[in-house]
Amino acid sequence: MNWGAIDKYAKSLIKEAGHRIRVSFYTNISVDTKASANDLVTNIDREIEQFFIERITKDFPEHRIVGEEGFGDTIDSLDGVVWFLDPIDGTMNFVHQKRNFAISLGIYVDGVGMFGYIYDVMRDDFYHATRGEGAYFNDERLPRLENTPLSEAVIGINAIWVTPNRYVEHEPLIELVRSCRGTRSYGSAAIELAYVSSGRMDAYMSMRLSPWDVAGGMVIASEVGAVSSTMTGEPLSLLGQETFIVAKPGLQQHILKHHIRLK
Ligand code: 2AM
Ligand code: CA
Ligand code: CA
Ligand code: CA
Repeated sequence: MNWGAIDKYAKSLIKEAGHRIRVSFYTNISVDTKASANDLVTNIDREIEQFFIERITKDFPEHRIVGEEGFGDTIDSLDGVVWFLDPIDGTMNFVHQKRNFAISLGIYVDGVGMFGYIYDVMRDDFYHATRGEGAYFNDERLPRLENTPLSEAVIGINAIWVTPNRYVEHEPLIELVRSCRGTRSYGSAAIELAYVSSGRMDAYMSMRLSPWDVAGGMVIASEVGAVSSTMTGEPLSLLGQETFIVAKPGLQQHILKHHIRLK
């Protein structure tokens, strides 16, 4: 397999998809809801996923593609080459803000993340990494992350997890919010992973993410020394919805030990 060629191919596919998304703002976008009234999807999410899947299945018929909108494959193992695609991560931002959303793509081989891509479409900012070869923000090599104490850490967390919820005890999280330097919530897991990888935030956490939300970002994060895990400190299975934290190594351990009590 010519991995360098696959990397170039993936990058150009993502750039083309980004162009299609920007052009879509001149068309009528139809918004539907999925599991709940706040869970949005548009015709553009579906069209962009189909665009990727048509191209990839034609050019790499033996690869499997797992996408959020369900046009790809359903997998129960990570054997072989698997592309994890979120055509628009941050659909609510896409609909309400027309910015702050990203294309997220990760290419895994027998469960090992080889390539990760996050494309912030409206800013034209491209975060990308190849396993073992470092991570990049556009053409700029991202430096390895230094550890940061909680008192100086900026943490990505959705306020919903600090209210009573069925996944995690919220009181230790209130304490986390009080103890850190500040919190942020960008509404796109991929962009938040990109921000942790590029040192703009020190940690990001969520109680419920899917493989396509994090697969690309985890490859990038790993290349700068950030640790990704579930809230119990295990590696992600990438086979279903899971809890998720990505952070600088000491900070990840501190947060899991002192601020996470799963229900
Ligand atoms: P999405 O926009 O692709 O659906 C929002 O905080 C982040 O969580 C986004 O990355 C969003 O991805 C993701 N997310 C995962 N599952 C979700 C759900 N059921 N409803 C809304 N956002 C979800
Ligand atoms: Ca969605
Ligand atoms: Ca997503
Ligand atoms: Ca999505």
